[in-house]
Amino acid sequence: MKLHFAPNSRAGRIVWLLEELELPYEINKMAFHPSDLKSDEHRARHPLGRVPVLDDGDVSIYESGAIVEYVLERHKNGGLKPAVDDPMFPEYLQWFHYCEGMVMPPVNTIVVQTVLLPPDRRDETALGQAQRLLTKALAPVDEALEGREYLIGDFSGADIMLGHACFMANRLGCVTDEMTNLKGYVERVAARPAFKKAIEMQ
Ligand SMILES: N[C@@H](CCC(=O)N[C@@H](CS)C(=O)NCC(=O)O)C(=O)O
Repeated sequence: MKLHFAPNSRAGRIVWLLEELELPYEINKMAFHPSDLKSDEHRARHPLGRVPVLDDGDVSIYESGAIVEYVLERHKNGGLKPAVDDPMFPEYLQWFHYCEGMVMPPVNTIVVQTVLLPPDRRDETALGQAQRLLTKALAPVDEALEGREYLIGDFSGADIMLGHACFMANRLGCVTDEMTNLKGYVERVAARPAFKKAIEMQ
């Protein structure tokens, strides 16, 4: 497998997954810059010039969640996905998809409004709305983590998705001190050796 990667991006989720599963992979490291991501070469892999993209033989697939599912189903489950009849399966699906559906949209806006846009084009109102929305979206995650180490109890693919998003939200200062379960969760995620490897990869 070959992972098309840029630092400080969702491509870290796939490094994290492949490291957790101890699967062999190659990395195509690109800069998080239009010169690499919007090149004709990368647009041929992803029409919007985004990461992650995974190549596996004749298969080329994008969307981090789809890639996680693809690897778990086609390569190795490693106990990271509960069976369909497992009582935790519905929650696994819920948190897996809550990541891109509910948490990442405000994270994206915050990154755009604080990092990507030049200061004279930033919009304080849009930033404030996104920060409030993110804090609201994280509250049910904090609640679900009461008495649990990971989202469905045991570590799973849902953590690869939403755990990564929570780590990013914490970095952006949107995990409040009152969200004690979530704070502890982010610390547990960040302490995993496979996660460290993914985050430190530049
Ligand atoms: N929903 C997609 C989002 C992909 C995405 O937006 N990736 C960002 C990095 S986290 C990107 O490549 N941004 C570059 C750009 O927008 O130019 C996924 O989960 O893979």
